[in-house]
Formats: sequence, structure tokens, C-alpha cells
Amino acid sequence: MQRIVVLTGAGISQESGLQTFRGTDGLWNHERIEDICTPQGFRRDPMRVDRFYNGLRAQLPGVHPNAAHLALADLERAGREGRWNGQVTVITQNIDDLHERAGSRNVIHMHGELLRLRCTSCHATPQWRTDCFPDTPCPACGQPTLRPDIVWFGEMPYHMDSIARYLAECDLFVAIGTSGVVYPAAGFVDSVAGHADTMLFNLEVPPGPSAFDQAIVGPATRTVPAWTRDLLEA
Ligand code: BJW
Repeated sequence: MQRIVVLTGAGISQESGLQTFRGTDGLWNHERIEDICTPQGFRRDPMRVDRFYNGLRAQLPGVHPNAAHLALADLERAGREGRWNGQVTVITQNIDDLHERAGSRNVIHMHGELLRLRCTSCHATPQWRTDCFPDTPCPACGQPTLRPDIVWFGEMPYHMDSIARYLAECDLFVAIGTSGVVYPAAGFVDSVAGHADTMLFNLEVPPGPSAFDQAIVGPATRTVPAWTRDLLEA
């Protein structure tokens, strides 16, 4: 049985129409990271941060899973149904819901989810599809203390214990559409060295020596389905 951990980043959703963070047309060419993506930025100007995430949340109904999301879901389903002797776990840095909408069930959102909020008073994490503002009351406790359920810089990513277990037990680690600059996700490839093969799927090969055994260059909608097809036909 092959155990595959797939780490996904913004690049896998780019061909669905969602911007990456750091590309030439990246989200952060228009915003300063420290204004939006830190707890300090939110304390300074919660309306600005709420508006930023309201804008991203509003895009979700208009975008759809692409061939790369669907290929990963199909591989996972093949394992569940016994058509392929393997198991897939997706660890995503993305805050969109495109893996779930594609049909993936084993999805870990390490940087949170756009479609949830978190109450800093009662710690409820209600599902949320509309706008949120600094005076929006928490549906659980009534306090106006909701924030996006997003992991900002300086905060601990979610589910690190189960992620560590999946990484320790995998035979193959695959990273798709991530620049590899944000830790701890950027360090996963090093943590599996010695017990797992590693593959990177990206539009471009990162400069300099790579920690990955193999780099597959091209758009994820082309390269990922070709790879999963090979696995299913092997
Ligand atoms: C395609 C494609 C196509 C395009 N097909 N490919 C100094 C050293 C080391 C670490 C630190 C340090 N100083 C501070 C830190 C820690 C910090 C960090 O890493 N900073 C670095 C920037 C230096 N990390 C943190 O603070 C994290 N917390 C933490 O470390 O806690 C302590 C801890 C200790 C011990 C154990 C564990 C934890 C928290 C990080 C939170 C990140 N949050 C964000 C924002 C959330 C969402 C939002 O605001 O909208 O998450 S930041 C942002 O970057 C987002 C992403 O998930 C994340 C990664 O970006 P991603 O996905 O890689 O996107 P891009 O745009 O960078 O790259 C896209 C790639 O796709 C490119 O390569 C393209 O080529 C490719 N691509 N189209 C294939 N069609």
C-alpha cells in the first residue's frame, strides 16, 4: 500500500481563477502582508482585513475545482474503492474549498478556511458564506469578536500533530503549486528525507539546489492528471 501526502499551495487553484500570493499578478502586489496577514494588522484595522477576506470569500461561488483538484480526488477515491492500492492525504495551505468540492475527503487545512470564522471570545468556529464586519455578532455568544479563521504570520498552523504523523508514515511526498517560502510547510520536504520519495509540481523550477528528488514543470491541470493516470494504470 502506497501512502501519499500531497501538500498543495495557491498554484493548484490558480487555473480555477484564484490569484496566487506572490506571483507577478499576486494578491500581495496590491496589499502589504503585514497589514492583512498578521494579528497586529487585524488589531490595527479590522475593517480593512475583514474587507480583504470578504472579497476573497465572495469569489468562491464563481470558481470551480480544476483538473488537478479532480485528479487528486479521483486518486483518493480509487484507493477507497480498492481500484488502486494506496491512500492519499491532502495537506493544503489554501483557504479555498476547491479540494472538498472536487470530492477529496482527506483534506487538512493547515492555514484555515475562508468559509469559517473564529470567535476570539467563545472560540466557536461557525461556517460563514457572507460578509463579516467588526461589529458582526458571533452566532454562538453574541459578542462582536469574530475574525477570519485564517492562520496569520506568527500564529501556529492548524493540525500540526496529525500532519507530523502523516509525514512520518508516508512513502511519497508531493508538493503542488507552492513557492516553498512559508514555514513550517516549506520544511515538510526535509522532514521526510530518508523515508519518502519527493516530487514537486510547479510552473517553474525553483532556482538553486532542490530538496525534491524530482520536479515536474508545467501547469498543474496538465501535470497532475498525467501523474495520477500513470499511478492508476501502473
Ligand atoms: C503554479 C501554477 C499552476 C502558479 N500550476 N504551479 C524565518 C525563517 C523561517 C521561518 C520564519 C522566519 N520568520 C518567520 C517565520 C515563520 C513564518 C514564515 O514562514 N515566514 C516566511 C515568509 C519567512 N511562518 C509563520 O509565521 C507560520 N507560523 C509559524 O511558523 O508558527 C510557528 C511554528 C513553530 C513550529 C512549528 C510550527 C509552527 C504561519 C504561516 C501562515 C501563512 N498564512 C498565509 C495566509 C493565509 C491566507 C490569506 O491570508 O489569504 O498562507 S501566507 C500565504 O503564503 C498563505 C499561503 O498558504 C502561504 C504559502 O503560499 P503558496 O501557497 O506557496 O503561494 P505562492 O503564491 O507563494 O506560490 C504559488 C506557487 O504556485 C508559485 O511557486 C508558482 O510558480 C506556482 N504556480 N500557478 C502549478 N497553474
